[in-house]
Amino acid sequence: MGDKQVSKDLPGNASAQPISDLAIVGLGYVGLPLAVSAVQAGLRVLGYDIDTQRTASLARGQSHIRDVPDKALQEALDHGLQFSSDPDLLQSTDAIAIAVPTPLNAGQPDLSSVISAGETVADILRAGQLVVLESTTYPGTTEEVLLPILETRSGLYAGRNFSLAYSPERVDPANASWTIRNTPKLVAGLDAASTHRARILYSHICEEVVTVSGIREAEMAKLLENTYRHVNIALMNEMSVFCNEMEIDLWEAISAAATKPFGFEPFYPGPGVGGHCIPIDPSFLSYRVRQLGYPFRFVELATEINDRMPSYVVQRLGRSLNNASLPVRGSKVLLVGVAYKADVNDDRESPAIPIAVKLAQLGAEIAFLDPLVESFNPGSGKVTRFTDPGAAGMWCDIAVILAPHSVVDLDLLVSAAPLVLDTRGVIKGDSVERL
Ligand code: SAJ
Repeated sequence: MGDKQVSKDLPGNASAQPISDLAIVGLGYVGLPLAVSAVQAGLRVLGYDIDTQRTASLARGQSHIRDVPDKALQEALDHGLQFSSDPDLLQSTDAIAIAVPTPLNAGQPDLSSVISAGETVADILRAGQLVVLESTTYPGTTEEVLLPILETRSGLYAGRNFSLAYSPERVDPANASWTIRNTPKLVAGLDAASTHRARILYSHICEEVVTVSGIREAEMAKLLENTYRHVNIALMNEMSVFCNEMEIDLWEAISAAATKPFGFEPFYPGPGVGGHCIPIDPSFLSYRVRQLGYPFRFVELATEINDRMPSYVVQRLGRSLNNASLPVRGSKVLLVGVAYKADVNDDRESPAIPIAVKLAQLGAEIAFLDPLVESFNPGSGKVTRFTDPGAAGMWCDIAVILAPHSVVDLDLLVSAAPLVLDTRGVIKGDSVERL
């Protein structure tokens, strides 16, 4: 606390200081891929996490992130990637990137991980280092929350003794086309030198680095990206309900509209919006707007619509079973894919969870088929897991496709299942109904 060390001003040519090593605080679906990408770019990298089991297993070459296979992790280890839960080691690098979760807690932004990471960094911070926040958060967090922690606890001054910047992550899980390397990276520094040093850092790792004039504009850009998705997905979800009643094939309408080469980007209805970004990040923005005394109506309406989709899916399942003279109670319902989206192994915020809970409340017997998710417990106890689509199809009275992983043979499933509700518009067939 206080002046631990003589507050040395950054050298006049601070912005020209080379950056040859990077520490990353937080080794989740953002931090770990960033660490591997930074090693591949030739930086010396230290991966830090408070979870000692996580850093230990990573050091043994065991990855918990599907987008970082063990082979890629081992290659990075062979090229010097280090993992540790010892915060003192953070002092050894030119730059420190903070990539920790920013969840909601009872609908409110939870910055506790950012705050504790900031305190950890502040306690080791030394003159000359660059600190970058990557976590998605509301505009103002870097300058109003992180900066005071760093300055107060270190006795150093941002812009004078150390550099501070914001650079939002843009990791799209399971997207093999767009990677950390080829996705343009936004950077915004507290001052010109911080911006330039952040550019130097990310120019090692990313093919394109885009300077944003202010930190809050960069924080807002990230929220805009995800709010745009959130609202457009909700639009498709709301349209799916009335298109079904109007007996209009919305999927066909979307693919027709998508032939327009400008001014339209297709989004699709689904069983609900999962993951740790889209359902959450827009609420960070609406939280900030509410501080002005009025709601961010688009986001609040979109959240209401997206949150309603699991119930709608259960209603549609009931209707399909009813048409086959089967009550929901006692019927066998197979959940095909319990992850929050295809080709990821993450069931956080997955719509499969509320769907399973509601089906159990109605007395249905549920099981799941998901080769990427080892076990699934929506709160009403562990659910039986099938691995073979044929056997699963023969077991159930109806199958509902929620996350169509590319490794799952849906043709085999559809040939075996008496009824199928496809919430993703991925397959057709006489026994298949679409959302
Ligand atoms: N979904 C739909 N309909 C759509 C698109 C998505 O129902 O048309 C659903 C998905 O099934 C999923 C949820 O929405 O349940 C979110 O999917 P997503 O791909 O939009 O979001 P994430 O959380 O996997 O990753 C996104 C990234 N995705 C894309 O840009 C395609 C990226 O925006 C961010 O870097 C990332 O969130 C993040 O970390 O913010």
